[in-house]
Amino acid sequence: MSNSLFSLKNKTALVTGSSRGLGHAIAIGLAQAGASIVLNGVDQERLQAASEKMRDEGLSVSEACFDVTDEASVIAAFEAFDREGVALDILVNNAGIQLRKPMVELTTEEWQRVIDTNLTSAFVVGREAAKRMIARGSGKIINMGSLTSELARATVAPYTVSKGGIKMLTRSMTAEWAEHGIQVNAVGPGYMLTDMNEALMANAQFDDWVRGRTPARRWGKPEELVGTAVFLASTASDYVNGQIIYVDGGMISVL
Ligand code: GCO
Repeated sequence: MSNSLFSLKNKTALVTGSSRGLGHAIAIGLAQAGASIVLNGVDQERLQAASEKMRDEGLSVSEACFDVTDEASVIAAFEAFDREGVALDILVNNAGIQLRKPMVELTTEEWQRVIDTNLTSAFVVGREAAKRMIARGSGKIINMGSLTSELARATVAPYTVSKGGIKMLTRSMTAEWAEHGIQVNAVGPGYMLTDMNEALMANAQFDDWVRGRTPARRWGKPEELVGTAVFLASTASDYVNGQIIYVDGGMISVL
């Protein structure tokens, strides 16, 4: 099979929350497949360091420092893209936070912060990207789900609800935007070795549980999401829409 199906040459991709973690791994993977990456984060210094490292590796990258939870800054960022002639072919709605606490101790502000960052931001950034993709008649949107899009565990309710919402937002976006040549899908990571999960990895009991509960008997590596992201960002997935692909070592498929 020609690998041009998976080539992202001459494509531009915005990856939100991509100065570290899964977003950064995906940004590198899309860049290695040929895409020009717009790296995003709220911390200018961290963003600059991440993009300089990618440039040192010969990858095509620019930076867009804005807060995906601040609608005005999202709109301003897209207006800047318009002015600079940056046409986004691919959007990866990756930005997200985790907050682990029993619901009876959770404040409404804490709940709302997780929902705003993980779910509402995907709608706002997705809407701004889709307006431009519809005008061009093409585009790829990849939302970051989670195995918690399907399964719940105690103490991560707002995260779980936001990721369940991501699954249905992906389908809602498909319902309205597929006819405009836009493919919208999601990736559902399992337990990955990222800074978000550092506290879990350091907990021997939780580490044992993940290894026992995952059919692959191990945590996932961030770079193991890249193949699915490149597939969903490329021509290879032009007739794939509304799907969530789990990269979880089999965890949601086996009791
Ligand atoms: C947790 C973890 C999960 C991870 C996992 C699934 O506290 O259970 O943070 O929510 O995100 O990798 O995506």
